[in-house]
Amino acid sequence: MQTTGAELIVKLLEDRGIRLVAGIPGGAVLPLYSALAESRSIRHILARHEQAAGFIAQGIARVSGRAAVCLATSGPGVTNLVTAIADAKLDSVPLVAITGQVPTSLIGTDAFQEVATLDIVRTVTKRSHFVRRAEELPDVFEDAFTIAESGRPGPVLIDVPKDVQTQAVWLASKPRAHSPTVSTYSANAAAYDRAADLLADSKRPAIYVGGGVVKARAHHLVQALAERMQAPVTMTLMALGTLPPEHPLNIGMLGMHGARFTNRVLAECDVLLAIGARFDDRAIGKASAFAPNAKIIHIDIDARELGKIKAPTLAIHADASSALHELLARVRETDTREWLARVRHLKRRFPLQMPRAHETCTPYGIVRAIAELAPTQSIVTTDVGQHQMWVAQAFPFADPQRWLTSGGLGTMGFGLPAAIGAALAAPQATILCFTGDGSLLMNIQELATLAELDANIKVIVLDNAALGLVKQQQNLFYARREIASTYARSTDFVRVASAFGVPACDLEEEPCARDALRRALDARGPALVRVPIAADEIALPMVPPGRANHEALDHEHVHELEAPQCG
Ligand SMILES: Cc1ncc(C[n+]2csc(CCOP(=O)(O)OP(=O)(O)O)c2C)c(N)n1
Repeated sequence: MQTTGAELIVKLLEDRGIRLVAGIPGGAVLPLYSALAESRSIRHILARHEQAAGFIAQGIARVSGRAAVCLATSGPGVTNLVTAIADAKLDSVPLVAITGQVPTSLIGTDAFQEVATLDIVRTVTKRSHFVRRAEELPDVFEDAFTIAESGRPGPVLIDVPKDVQTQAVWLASKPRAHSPTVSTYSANAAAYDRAADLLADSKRPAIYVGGGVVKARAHHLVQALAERMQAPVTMTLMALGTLPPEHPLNIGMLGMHGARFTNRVLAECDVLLAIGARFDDRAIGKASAFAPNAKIIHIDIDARELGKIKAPTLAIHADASSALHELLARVRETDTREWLARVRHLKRRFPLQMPRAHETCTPYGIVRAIAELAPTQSIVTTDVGQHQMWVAQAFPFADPQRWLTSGGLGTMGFGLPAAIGAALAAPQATILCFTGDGSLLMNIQELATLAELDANIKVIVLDNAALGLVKQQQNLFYARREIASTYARSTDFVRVASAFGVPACDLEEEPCARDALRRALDARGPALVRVPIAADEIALPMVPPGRANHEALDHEHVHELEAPQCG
């Protein structure tokens, strides 16, 4: 059967089971959009900015665990999309971005809306393809989805010139069989035996898990191993929820904003089992001072991560799920009672402090109140800043699959469009999007998409009329020289939301904040809640950038800094 390149792309997506694509049309992708109009199974989500289309696709992918698709036109469409692609690369999210390109005859001529897409995205994609002829499309799409989903997931871009979209092509009548996604790894039994021996010899073991465990959907295996080993478990920002919040072996998030006891436990452990974690600087602080006395067993699906930051005693190249199965088959129960007593002592001595958590309009209070009032199966997204850290510290995450945050790139503007993607992937769920006033303004136009979709998303704006995390650093580390971190004029988010068609309320105006929250959560559909947050609230503990994790500043240190100096 004869078809066009554009029709073939749509067919290839349909055959893959893609039901949602997010994007914005433009000249260089109009043939593709025209073919999309004929599709009976693919629904197109019209974002208001290509970056948001990328984050909507990320939300779909993060919740479903499968590659999701976004579309953009050439030139500005592509450049707007780049941030969402880079974000997917750093957080290992499977994404397939399809971009239009100027016709092949114009390439390299500075044609209207021409940019060198592949050159721009090379370092932020797992792979990028330029399609020269429509016949290449089946192989290119097969490769793109396989690469995006296999091994360590990530973004792939397919750049399709306009004339390739209109090119006539013969379509093979039989649909192609998709090769299964396979993970290759080279770990052998001897490596696992050695790991089990190292763990058996340990008196003070600790487990450090990252996003790789979440991608492998292996959090239950981590819990089983931790219980067998009787070892405390710390999680990166990406892996929160791996252990239930009340689990006695859960020692919470490590790193820059982790509890001080968590970082101290890691400083004292003698064997550190790192699984699907990449020793990111926000997690480990100064590398030389991280787990200084520990033998490190590092398990990762991406061989390039092994030894990249810290030299391990034993490196195992494997995906988290198979590695955990292998370890569970070998690791014996050990007596760590003395060590766990020490962990409890450190927790009492250096606890996570959550001041005024019983008051609703405080950083911890609002997170706790919403966690109490929202359905337990809610999906949580955040933006980037202080609010992100307050949520990470205070929300009782029960499942890492329901926690979406921009960890690696730390992109303000992620929260709202990612929530829209999550709502599309899980239409029955309540989605809680915790955001800051600065971050929300970065993709606020997506309130229009939200209103249009009538999705069950509750946008909770922690409004301190500032770029809080920046202001905090200026105060703590830059001699209180506040510049460009406070808004001289605050935004009326309630009116803005209403104008977009999203019902909104301001907790500052409500006689009972909890009642207002209950109403917003109970009414199905979108809502925005503005929460006034005092401008001087700070996210603590905080490890000064470049310093060791045990040097974290906490409330008592900051009060000392603020106390008037005598003499
Ligand atoms: C796109 C982007 N630009 C700049 C930054 C640097 N940055 C990190 S946190 C932050 C402030 C965030 O402010 P807001 O969203 O209001 O959250 P708050 O810290 O006040 O809770 C800034 C500017 C960033 N992370 N992302």
